[in-house]
Amino acid sequence: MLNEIQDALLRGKKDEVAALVDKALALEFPTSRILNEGLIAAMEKLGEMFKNNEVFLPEVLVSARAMSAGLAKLEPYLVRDNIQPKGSVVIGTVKGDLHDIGKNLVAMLLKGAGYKIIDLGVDVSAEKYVAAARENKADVVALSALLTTTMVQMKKIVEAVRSADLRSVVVIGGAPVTKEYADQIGADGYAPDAASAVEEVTRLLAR
Ligand code: B1M
Repeated sequence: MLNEIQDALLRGKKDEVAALVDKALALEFPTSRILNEGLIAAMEKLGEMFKNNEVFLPEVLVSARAMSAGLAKLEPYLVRDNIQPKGSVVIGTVKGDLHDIGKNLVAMLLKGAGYKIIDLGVDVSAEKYVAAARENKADVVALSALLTTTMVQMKKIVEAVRSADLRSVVVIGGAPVTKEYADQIGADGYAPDAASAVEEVTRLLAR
């Protein structure tokens, strides 16, 4: 079943992925296995194939849409409703970067853990993060970057949040980002994956 999800995602079959995720849920596969061993495992394979020039941008884009269709099916199982927000999180993918699947997953899990999410989307400038954090009195500003060329934006955003004198903590993540980089640019927190991002936000807000 999980292999079938991977296979459909790699072929970019959006409806097939959605139907297979539904089927796996009906068969009571744990949500975490559908996510990690089905959808995310396929995206990792796709990344390797992209790097080796075995697939090209259009195919990656089509598979990314199929991934989003699968995630949308999982969302109700990842998100618990009707809970008092534990805090508010302004989240986005940094300027110049259009990758949003990981960011959406982080937002989904934070929402599921009871945080209010203000999602600014992709290609978000430092000014936009600061304005949204101020307007929403955000407890957390969460930054995602998938490119080595765009992760440098994170330093600018941390500086902008500090100089705007906001009380928000800044948490960063994304494939090329490391704990060392987070420390180097003075971010308050770092997480390697979406589940750890929830733990990191909870840890920082408990301080
Ligand atoms: Co792009 N891309 N892409 N791409 N793409 C990568 C990132 C790349 C590694 C592929 C490769 O070469 N192997 C490579 C980056 C190389 C580098 O800089 N190191 C790359 C490139 C080069 C590019 C372009 C430049 C290609 C080109 O135009 N020549 C271009 C850039 C466009 C731009 O952004 N300006 C580009 C475009 C695209 C598409 C638009 C086609 C598409 C994105 C569609 C979309 O997001 N809506 C795409 C995709 C899909 C990928 C890969 C294949 C998959 C990314 C993904 O969604 N993974 C990717 C290869 C790879 O990552 N293996 C690749 C699944 C997702 C769940 O994981 O986003 O890592 P990820 O999120 C994880 C963690 O990183 C973490 O949690 C998530 C899950 O647990 N995380 C956080 C993420 N944000 C976090 C924030 C946190 C904490 C954790 O705290 C706030």
